[in-house]
Amino acid sequence: RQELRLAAVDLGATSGRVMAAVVGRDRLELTEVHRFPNAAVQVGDELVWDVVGIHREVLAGLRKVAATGPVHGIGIDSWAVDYGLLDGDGRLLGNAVSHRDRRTAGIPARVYATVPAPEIYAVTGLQELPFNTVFQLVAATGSAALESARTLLLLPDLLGYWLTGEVGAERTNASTTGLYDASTREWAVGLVERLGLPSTILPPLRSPGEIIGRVRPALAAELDLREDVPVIAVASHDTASAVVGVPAGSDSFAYISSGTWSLVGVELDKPVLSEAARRADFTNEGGLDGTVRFLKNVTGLWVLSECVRSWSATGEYADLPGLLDAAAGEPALRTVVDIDDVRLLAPTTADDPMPERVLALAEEAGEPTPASAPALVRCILDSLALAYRRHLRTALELSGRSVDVVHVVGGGSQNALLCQLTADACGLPVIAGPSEAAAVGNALVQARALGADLPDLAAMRALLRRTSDLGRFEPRPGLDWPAAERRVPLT
Ligand code: LFR
Repeated sequence: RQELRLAAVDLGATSGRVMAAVVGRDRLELTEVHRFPNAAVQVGDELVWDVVGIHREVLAGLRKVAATGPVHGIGIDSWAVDYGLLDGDGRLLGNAVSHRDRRTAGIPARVYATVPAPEIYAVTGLQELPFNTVFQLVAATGSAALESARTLLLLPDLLGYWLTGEVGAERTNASTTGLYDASTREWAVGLVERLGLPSTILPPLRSPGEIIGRVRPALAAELDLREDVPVIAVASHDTASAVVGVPAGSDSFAYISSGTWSLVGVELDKPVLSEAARRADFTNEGGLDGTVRFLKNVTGLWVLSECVRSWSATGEYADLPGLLDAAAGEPALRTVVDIDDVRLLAPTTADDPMPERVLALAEEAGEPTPASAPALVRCILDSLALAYRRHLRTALELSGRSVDVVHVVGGGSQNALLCQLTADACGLPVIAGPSEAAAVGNALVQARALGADLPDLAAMRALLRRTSDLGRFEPRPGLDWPAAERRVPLT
């Protein structure tokens, strides 16, 4: 085929989108046909995802793609870690719980009493995030849902199952669970069983590029799709797709996948499972074609978006571009905090608003109190850039790599102030874009699976470079980042 027309579904914690992609020899075009807000919902004592609502929006998006012409493939990626459980009839057992639910507080320590942290890291190579699937499952032990579950499906696999009727677990996303062996790239059955978790609920693994199945005929008819449209396993962890969508021209690059979370790291051939990597709490997640995403999770633009949500609820500020302009005029590095503090993890509420939590961290650290919303925004962005600086340095030290550029992809690549601060803090040029890197990576992997001449990551990235418009930020001297770094008390 000359050109492939694909539907790339990319689901984020704050919004989901369905893109119509066209991939040809010198063509890579993505058009957003459907976007919808997403948020976890508090239901009783649980913070859950409206997965059925997400499914409905995915269908609405697919229908819109179908309305623009033929569809040769469909791929779905989403945030990681979260899952739905199916019963023996293949029906969903309850709602999928959000990783920001508080049920995992204190769970890692309990797990380490059974299997010591170094032993776990040697197998999974994962950063200790309290919400890793393994900790969520331990928190759910004894619950009626887990007791009766037959199958665990990560969210993109659940949505793929609803489209096709086929179950499985795509490897890049499985690699974020804490139930997966980073070296063998299989489920870590021994570890799972030592933790008293049911390994039988883990479905067969599949790699990006495999065909999951065809859209169910009745559904295809409803969506105006051809009957045999394949649903393709892409790098279904959004960050893995975003790293495919990094327009790097050589191997010496670092990336920051910047959305709700910021993922700061490098691409490697093999995991780094050293004690030093464990102590630095770095993660080894799976990438396309067996690559390793050696990276650190940084809280990301979450803190900013939750502040804006809090301010708009009280009518203070709702205009993000205006706030960013004002923040650019604020003095640099006046107030810095540890943006990775766990107290910033939970959603903002009227009782516990996000802006207050940031102010409390500043006060605790003896930093000047930001006196206005723009000053607080500046504090968040300076603190993020400082975190990028520190984690990038650690990534390079631990992996023995050196880089000459930092690629910022994802929604955050459109935040010029943050990109400039990142270049300044890291002392390296920043190349910004594409902002829809995850959808781009999703489409490229589908295209290859359907026969496009894109043999490897280098070929995919070359096509991406030929077809994208990228921003560039040079590091500016003059600010004392090392001194600012010393001011941040790390948790
Ligand atoms: C980014 C992301 C991160 C993951 C976090 C929670 O969207 O997928 O990579 O750690 O969300 O799933």
